[in-house]
Amino acid sequence: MASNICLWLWFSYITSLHVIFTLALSDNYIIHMNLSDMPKSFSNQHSWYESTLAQVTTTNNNLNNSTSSKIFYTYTNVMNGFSANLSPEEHESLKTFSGFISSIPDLPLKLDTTHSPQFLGLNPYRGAWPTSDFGKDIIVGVIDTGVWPESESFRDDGMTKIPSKWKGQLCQFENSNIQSINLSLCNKKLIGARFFNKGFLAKHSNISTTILNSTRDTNGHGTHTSTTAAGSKVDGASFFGYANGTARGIASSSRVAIYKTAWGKDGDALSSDIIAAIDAAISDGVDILSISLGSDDLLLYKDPVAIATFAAMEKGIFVSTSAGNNGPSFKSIHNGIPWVITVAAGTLDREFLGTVTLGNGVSLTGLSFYLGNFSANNFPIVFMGMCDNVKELNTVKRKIVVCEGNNETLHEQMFNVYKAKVVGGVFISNILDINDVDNSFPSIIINPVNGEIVKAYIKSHNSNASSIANMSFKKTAFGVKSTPSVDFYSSRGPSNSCPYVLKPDITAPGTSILAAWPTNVPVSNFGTEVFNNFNLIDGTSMSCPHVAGVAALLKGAHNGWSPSSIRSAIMTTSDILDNTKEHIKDIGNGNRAATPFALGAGHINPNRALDPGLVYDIGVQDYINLLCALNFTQKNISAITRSSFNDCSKPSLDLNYPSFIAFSNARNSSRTTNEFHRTVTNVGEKKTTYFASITPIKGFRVTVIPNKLVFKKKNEKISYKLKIEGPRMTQKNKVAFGYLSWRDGKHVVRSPIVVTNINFNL
Ligand SMILES: *[C@@H]1O[C@H](CO)[C@@H](O)[C@H](O)[C@H]1NC(C)=O
Ligand SMILES: *[C@@H]1O[C@H](CO)[C@@H](O)[C@H](O)[C@H]1NC(C)=O
Ligand SMILES: *[C@@H]1O[C@H](CO)[C@@H](O)[C@H](O)[C@H]1NC(C)=O
Ligand SMILES: *[C@@H]1O[C@H](CO)[C@@H](O)[C@H](O)[C@H]1NC(C)=O
Ligand SMILES: *[C@@H]1O[C@H](CO)[C@@H](O)[C@H](O)[C@H]1NC(C)=O
Ligand SMILES: *[C@@H]1O[C@H](CO)[C@@H](O)[C@H](O)[C@H]1NC(C)=O
Ligand SMILES: *[C@@H]1O[C@H](CO)[C@@H](O)[C@H](O)[C@H]1NC(C)=O
Ligand SMILES: *[C@@H]1O[C@H](CO)[C@@H](O)[C@H](O)[C@H]1NC(C)=O
Ligand SMILES: *[C@@H]1O[C@H](CO)[C@@H](O)[C@H](O)[C@H]1NC(C)=O
Ligand SMILES: *[C@@H]1O[C@H](CO)[C@@H](O)[C@H](O)[C@H]1NC(C)=O
Ligand SMILES: CC(=O)N[C@H]1CO[C@H](CO)[C@@H](O)[C@@H]1O
Repeated sequence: MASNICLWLWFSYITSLHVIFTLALSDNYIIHMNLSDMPKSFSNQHSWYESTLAQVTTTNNNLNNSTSSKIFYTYTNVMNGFSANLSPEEHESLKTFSGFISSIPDLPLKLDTTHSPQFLGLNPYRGAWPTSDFGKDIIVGVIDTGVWPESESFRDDGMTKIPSKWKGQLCQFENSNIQSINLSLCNKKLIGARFFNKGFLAKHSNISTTILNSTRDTNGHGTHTSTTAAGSKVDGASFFGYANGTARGIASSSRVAIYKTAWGKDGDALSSDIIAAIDAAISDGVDILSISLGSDDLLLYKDPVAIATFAAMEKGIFVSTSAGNNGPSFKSIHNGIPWVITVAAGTLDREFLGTVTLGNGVSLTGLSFYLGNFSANNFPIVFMGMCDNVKELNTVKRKIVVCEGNNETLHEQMFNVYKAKVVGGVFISNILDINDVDNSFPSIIINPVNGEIVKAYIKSHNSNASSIANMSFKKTAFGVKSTPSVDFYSSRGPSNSCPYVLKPDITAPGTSILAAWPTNVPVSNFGTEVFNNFNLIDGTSMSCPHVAGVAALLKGAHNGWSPSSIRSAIMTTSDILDNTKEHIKDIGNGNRAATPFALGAGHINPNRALDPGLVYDIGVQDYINLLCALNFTQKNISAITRSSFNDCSKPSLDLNYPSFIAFSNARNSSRTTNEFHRTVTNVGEKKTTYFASITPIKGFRVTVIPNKLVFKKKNEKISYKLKIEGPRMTQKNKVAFGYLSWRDGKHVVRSPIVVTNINFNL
């Protein structure tokens, strides 16, 4: 996506500034320490870290001992350790001190840049919305670019008092770095706002003057994601007339706490700040975290999101993360972390249209995303072929031009027509993607069938040049067929950091999402700067907060459920059929059926997730068993779990996950054989019997033992075994998949099963 390219450029820019102007070779590090080694004389961790670092400096006698300012964060919830700016000598020296476990460099993370509630089947009178009271006492923490607190989506009209479990005290906006919550821009909806830029400033001291010490969103991303998850209801929202209607977050009564970690115009974020933000969110008492950013493909014990969210999971906090926008190739996913939910992005059933009406009264509709207020009345219309002759185009100024080239030249055709400053352009193409539609001048894309009608009309009026047309814009249509589909950009699995857990987990709406936007940040997709308090944007950044919102509703309805139970409920009840009753398609793979590497378990269905029947629950030790089986060292595991000792007596890659992934690339084997063990918990009716059924995988035999589960009471657990047998997959055939469904007449508990020969390197 374009926004990712900008981000990359921004990173390079920062890096070069750093090298050229600051000269010092010091850099930021995140240091893990072993609390068992802390001498009794220290009253707290921070003073021990300070003292250790002071000794490090005196041993490096060529350096000044301004050590306390070098530690910019001491972490308490998510890890035992701190982050500091150190010279290479100091870093080496620190490694020799008692208590040092390991260090990781402070790396940058990428942002994964309203009709959607209805599209998800949410309804005010039944299902997840009323059952959860719209997520009333649930607190959603959002780690992002900050927030625009004045947005109408943060109005708290009619909201009850802030739940007492909330411990957050800060509402930090400019001119009021530490302000008490009653005197601030926060309210009963936006209950906390904090910023974390110490790591960013330590790394890029040169730009400190341009960084506002405030949670205010100067990018727009955080305002959009937080209001998607839990924005209040706002009537009359629209994007220049498109997508008009009521905008509301998925959990419109939940509370929002914002943690700003992404800085600069393009949202540059550093691990040290993100870890500090998650650390703070845990102390503050959030129930749900939404993290629409990630670092590419790191080992779990080096991945800041993996490290910080392990502690969140232990505290019962549900974490939603974005899969990334690097699709559609395999292994492009980030945040493939076993203890979070990883969200892919799909399309909505909505399309933006314009109409061209010919002089003979025939009206033809096509894709249009023109944002201006012009509509063309009775202008001459001419056919200009491929619109590649700019000179010729320049001679038709007061006319509507019709162009017909191929898909590849569409952008060029549009650019030529735009430059020629004609009245408007009608482009004949079967392209389907709104992102391909220029919105800065009056244009409509019509399909080839309608294109023939327009051409015939113009031709018949050729002799006396009397062909005329009108153009009108800003029509929003719903019920578009073959939706949802997994969109092109959405990152695909398997996860490099832990391929044994099938990722992504779920798909949610990510394309053309309307949500709140800062009034002083230009909205995207426009030639000149224009402003609006709502914006339509795309990305797994947008699908991630949808899932955070749904999790808030589920937590509101089922307070005792663990994060893994909520994730299981979301996955096993999702949809795999689109609105034409066919398997959901993958736009990035020629509109063929989307494999679980694109779709995950399916497309989220909040009302069904409310009552999943069975859940696959996972405890902390289960995750540790997985880390042990990945052959990580005790030190590596400690970096994630914070324990000085981790029990690795039962290593297992077979996590109790609601999905199955089998690898068919064992070096010396002509066959694929994989066995999985699962335990399901009955969260539905007291007495019930489930039967297994398998959607076959061509060429493979899948068996389930037992294939009947008889539950006698609620919360009873029963185990079963699933076995996949078949030939070794050919190189050509990379992915085969099917489904296991447990049915009791009321519930369908469905899990995807994938067999693959995709290689991965750990
Ligand atoms: C150490 O301190 C001296 C005097 O305070 C200063 O001139 C020098 O730049 C400092 N060196 C470093 C590496 O910070
Ligand atoms: C460094 O610390 C020592 C004692 O810890 C002190 O005597 C000395 O003055 C300090 N040096 C500087 C440059 O601050
Ligand atoms: C923000 O605070 C830091 C210290 O934490 C300071 O160095 C910086 O100058 C401040 N920036 C602005 C724009 O006030
Ligand atoms: C959106 O605007 C159109 C045209 O003005 C109108 O017909 C339609 O009812 C509006 N839709 C909603 C949901 O307000
Ligand atoms: C143009 O792109 C659309 C998808 O947007 C595709 O369905 C169609 O086949 C393409 N046409 C040609 C001629 O390549
Ligand atoms: C122009 O030609 C079209 C058909 O060729 C005819 O219907 C129309 O009346 C003509 N207009 C004039 C002004 O002659
Ligand atoms: C871990 O090491 C064992 C023994 O060397 C090996 O059999 C196994 O495949 C390794 N596991 C992974 C996930 O690499
Ligand atoms: C992980 O283990 C390797 C091998 O022992 C070690 O070099 C590395 O420092 C460890 N990393 C972390 C973050 O624990
Ligand atoms: C932490 O320190 C304790 C006591 O010294 C030791 O037993 C343990 O192995 C250490 N843990 C790690 C991960 O280094
Ligand atoms: C492959 O496995 C078979 C037995 O399962 C063994 O006889 C053979 O030597 C193995 N081949 C290699 C190359 O390891
Ligand atoms: C963003 C910023 O403030 N850049 C400055 C960094 O420092 C150099 C040299 O002092 C300036 O020229 C840049 O403008």
